[in-house]
Amino acid sequence: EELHRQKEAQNLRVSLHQIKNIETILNLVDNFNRHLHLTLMVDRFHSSYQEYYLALSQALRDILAKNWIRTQQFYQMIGGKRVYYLSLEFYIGRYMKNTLINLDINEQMIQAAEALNIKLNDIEELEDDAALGNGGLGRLAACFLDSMATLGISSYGYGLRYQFGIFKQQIIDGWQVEVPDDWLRHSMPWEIRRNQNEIPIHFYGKVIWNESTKSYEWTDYETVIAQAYDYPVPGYKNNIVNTMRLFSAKADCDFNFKSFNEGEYISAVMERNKAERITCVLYPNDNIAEGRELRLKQEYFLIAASLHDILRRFKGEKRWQTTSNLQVPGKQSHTSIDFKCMPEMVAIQLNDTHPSLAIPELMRLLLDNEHLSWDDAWSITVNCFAYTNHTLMPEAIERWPVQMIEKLLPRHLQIIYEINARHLQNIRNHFPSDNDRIRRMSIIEEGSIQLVNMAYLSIIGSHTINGVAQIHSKLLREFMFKDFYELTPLKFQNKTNGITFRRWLALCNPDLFLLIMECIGEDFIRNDYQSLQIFRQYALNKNILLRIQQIKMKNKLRLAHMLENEYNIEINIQSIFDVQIKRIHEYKRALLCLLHVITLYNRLKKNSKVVPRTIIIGGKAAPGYAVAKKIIKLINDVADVINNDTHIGNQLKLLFVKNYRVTAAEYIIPAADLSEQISLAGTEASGTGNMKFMLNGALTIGTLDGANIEMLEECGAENMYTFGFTVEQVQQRRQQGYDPYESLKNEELRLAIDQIRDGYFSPDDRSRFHDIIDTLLRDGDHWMVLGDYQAYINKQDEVSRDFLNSQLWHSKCIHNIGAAAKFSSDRTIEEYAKDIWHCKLHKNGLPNNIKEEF
Ligand code: T68
Repeated sequence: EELHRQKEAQNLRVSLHQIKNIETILNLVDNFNRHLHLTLMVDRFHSSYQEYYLALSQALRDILAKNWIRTQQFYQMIGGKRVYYLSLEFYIGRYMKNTLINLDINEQMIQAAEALNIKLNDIEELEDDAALGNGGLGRLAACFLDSMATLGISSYGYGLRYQFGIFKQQIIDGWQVEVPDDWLRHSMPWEIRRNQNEIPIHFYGKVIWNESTKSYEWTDYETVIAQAYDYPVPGYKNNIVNTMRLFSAKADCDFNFKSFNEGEYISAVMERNKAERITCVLYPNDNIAEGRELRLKQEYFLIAASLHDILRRFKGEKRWQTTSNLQVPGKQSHTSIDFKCMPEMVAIQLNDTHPSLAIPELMRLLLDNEHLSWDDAWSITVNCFAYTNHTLMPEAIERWPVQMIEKLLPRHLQIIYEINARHLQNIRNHFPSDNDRIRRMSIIEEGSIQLVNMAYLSIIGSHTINGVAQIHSKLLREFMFKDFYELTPLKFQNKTNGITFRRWLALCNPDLFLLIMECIGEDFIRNDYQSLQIFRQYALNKNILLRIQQIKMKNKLRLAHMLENEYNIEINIQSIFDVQIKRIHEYKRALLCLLHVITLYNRLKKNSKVVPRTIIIGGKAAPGYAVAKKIIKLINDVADVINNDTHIGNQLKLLFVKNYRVTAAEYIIPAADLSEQISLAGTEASGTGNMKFMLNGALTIGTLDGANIEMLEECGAENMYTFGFTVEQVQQRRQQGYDPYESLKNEELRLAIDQIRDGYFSPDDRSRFHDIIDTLLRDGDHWMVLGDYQAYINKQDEVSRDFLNSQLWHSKCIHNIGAAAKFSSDRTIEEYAKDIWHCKLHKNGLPNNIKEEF
């Protein structure tokens, strides 16, 4: 009887589950057909896969719509603090699969596609990445949006809707060739244009004093319109849908009307293009500051539009509306708006200094438009803003010429001068007659041309500044911003980066995700990242070890197939998949990885035994960064020699994967055995790729740099391969006079260097790589590639030995997966919320009792 009862109960559960599924499936099928017919106006049997993609996305969007509206109503209703994440980059990647996963309807969609006789995979492959970012900084912003939605933070991402994202990388004859990324060519189903949201943005002109209002006035400006586009950001299984708002530049309607009057109608209309160029293209540099005026325009355009929106929303908050809640426009009575409450209602996070003009802009709005006193305006401003620094590279610090700001934003320059004057007075009070300190700390740097240091402006104009890993925050305090730390130590914090487990596990590695859930439940993916730690208990479990191994092998096989098709190369899936994927920048030292590959090659040539490896390197070089582009060519030339050497066979392969991007990462990372995180200590602020590999069960070979140090703390030295100079040793070596030639005593290294220099890998142009050799020898090897070579090779030999012991290797993998708990971006965002934003979380998601008003 009991058995029968249990069976009944089970049936009931199953059927209820199925009914729910069926509803969603039917819904999806219906909506798909409806959109195909009514939105796209095509016949089911004569439509392309591109049209299927659009119809399916629209069907998905319909499911999001209700909760998107309800979420915004909820935030308005509770009237709490809102968080604004301002960033010139949001590196989102694809939308469709992420939406399916976060809405928990992936299974239903697969079935709906089956019912429609469509291969969902093929459709997903049609989607372009939304690639509005360069690398880590932009991807971090995207992970943060996911976590903010999942934790139920009333928050918005504000950015630019570039017509062209990061360029597509082709490799022609081994060289990088950049191709524009026309991601909006097909219609974009995930965005919605907000027509009522057109914001005028001003540039150029002059400042006059208005005697009657007793305030400064900016006049004779040119106007460009910011047009808002909204993108949904669904939380994970919590019904919340937040907004990412991207602005696009449009010409003003009465743009250049003077020319109209002079009969220059055609050319006046054509001039409109100029205004629209502002959001045409993402600048493709990472960790290098761009100095062009158009970039400054982009930065101002973003923050002016964002602040306009933020203030409009602040002024519309419930707290200013009196009890009679009449919805008659113009009739509603208001209590007067108290701007001093702004910091209770608004937190603005600056993603690096790129949006830091927001500081003088908010001052301008409060002073000139709202007529607040300087002291009140300043206190509000400082208490609203917080600034995240992402780099220690001096060349990445933004410094704008005073003259350029004066011409483009004359009122802002006045305000920056005034901020600086008061700031310098403050230092004088703290450190009387320390003139050198005063000179060092000035926002305005004197020299052949005067420059505005945007990092200093950001520190002064914010209540908090944070680095992105412990070591990075420490180096900011002790070196880059030492003077500022001594002035305001309490402003300085650390927020170690994180990644969203939804995209970087559930989406990209479903088999591993299922296995972990089977072992420890699903809490870790949503509201309890810490519980992932529990997975470490399975490190000695034979069955789980085997399954981890099988999953990795399956992922390797899938990647191998893709690579074999694309590159016409044979891949040994038993070999170590040894991966370095990240932007190409000298400090990240792809060359060190390459020197190891050449060393293995030479050993094989000498008939020494090596453990088989497939080395995969991928990444874009900034189009203007000649050395980085040459490094790509070198990798490809070395690959040509090794891969075509019959003596080597399947013992060693080197592959440069072209066009590395978010979507490529989703395929490569789950298949990696070894993750290369080998920047010179003290150069990589944090790194986030390192965390993605760890979560997917790859082991790390890495320096004591950025977040690697914290990864080591989490997983223990026996589970990670660390090597190389520490930050202190780098500093010591620099002081004592580091000599790269000393390292050439190592014969294997000398041989590899000779081969590169003498054209062994470039017989068609034997001097091709002399400039690279010069950076390593004649110019002093700034990134100490040669200095770290021996330690690196030793560690790699240890890796090879360990890989042969499968049980040992995979138990280390399990330790790594469990130890990745700390690197959930949910942890990072909870820390921002608690220590910087002081805002509420709604971890239980959207309550059910929100009224719907349509
Ligand atoms: C990266 N920075 C850091 N910058 O290099 C990386 N720069 O260590 C860190 O993990 C990551 O930020 C997230 O904190 C960048 O990616 C840029 O892309 C960039 C873009 C424009 C100008 C300067």
